[in-house]
Amino acid sequence: MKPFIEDIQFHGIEALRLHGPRGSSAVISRLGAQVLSWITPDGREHLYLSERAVFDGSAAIRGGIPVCFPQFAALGDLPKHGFVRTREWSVNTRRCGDDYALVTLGIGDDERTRALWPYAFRAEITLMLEVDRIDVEFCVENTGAAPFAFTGALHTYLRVVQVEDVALAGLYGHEYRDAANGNATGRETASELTVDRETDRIFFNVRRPQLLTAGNLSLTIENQGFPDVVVWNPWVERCAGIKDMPPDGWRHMLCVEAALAHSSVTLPAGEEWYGRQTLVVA
Ligand code: TA6
Repeated sequence: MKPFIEDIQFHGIEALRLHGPRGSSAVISRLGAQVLSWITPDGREHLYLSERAVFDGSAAIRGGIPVCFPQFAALGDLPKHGFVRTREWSVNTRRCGDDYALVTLGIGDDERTRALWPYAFRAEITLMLEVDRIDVEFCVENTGAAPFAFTGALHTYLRVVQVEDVALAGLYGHEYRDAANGNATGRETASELTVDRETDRIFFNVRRPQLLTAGNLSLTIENQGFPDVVVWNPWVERCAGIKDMPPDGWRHMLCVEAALAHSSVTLPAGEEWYGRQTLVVA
């Protein structure tokens, strides 16, 4: 069947399902422009979505690929991870070819955003689905008359069978800040990062792709434009305190985020910034 895109209700909210080549599919919600599912032709789901996620906009949807903008985490006075993850986005483009399905969702400033952050902007998320790959591109445009600075992330929750079995290569030698350890800085000494405790590290200026392996899964993660990579797993105790995650949720996810976190980008009036995360299953 040729790729196509349909409007669906997903956990009671408006979303689009992209049907890609050879039975691949992806779901993106209008709430937050959040990719919530990505299934490859083998039927395997690659994004973690908490069974306790809330879909009423009162909190960000726990899982998939939340869009954090214009602030990463608590690096400023705005709500944690900014404000676009709990807003409705509009659907700007839908396009399919023989080998892909693509949608673009957009959002701009309004009274509510300007009350929090006094700038005029347009932001777009483009999701492209191919047979064994998704590309998520984030574009920010300064539509105002003054420059603004921002941080942000594509806060990707990868689904894994058991996080204890995951090895993440590509971060060796990189400097990081460890939010799970009083923001201590360090340098990664392992050729493959493994997770055996709460992990919340921002790796700076990562230019190489990462390779996540676990059992028979092999996934490459490649970021462009976003200088930093964040690796987050709350582990047992912190997970128990996250009300929209089940007690064993920590075991089935690992966030590997494309981030702009170490320093902000200043965008002059009228200019655009692009960042992208590409996930490919080998
Ligand atoms: O990106 C990692 C992080 O900032 C962690 O510190 C953790 O709190 C996580 O994001 C989730 O944040 P959230 O606001 O979605 O609960």
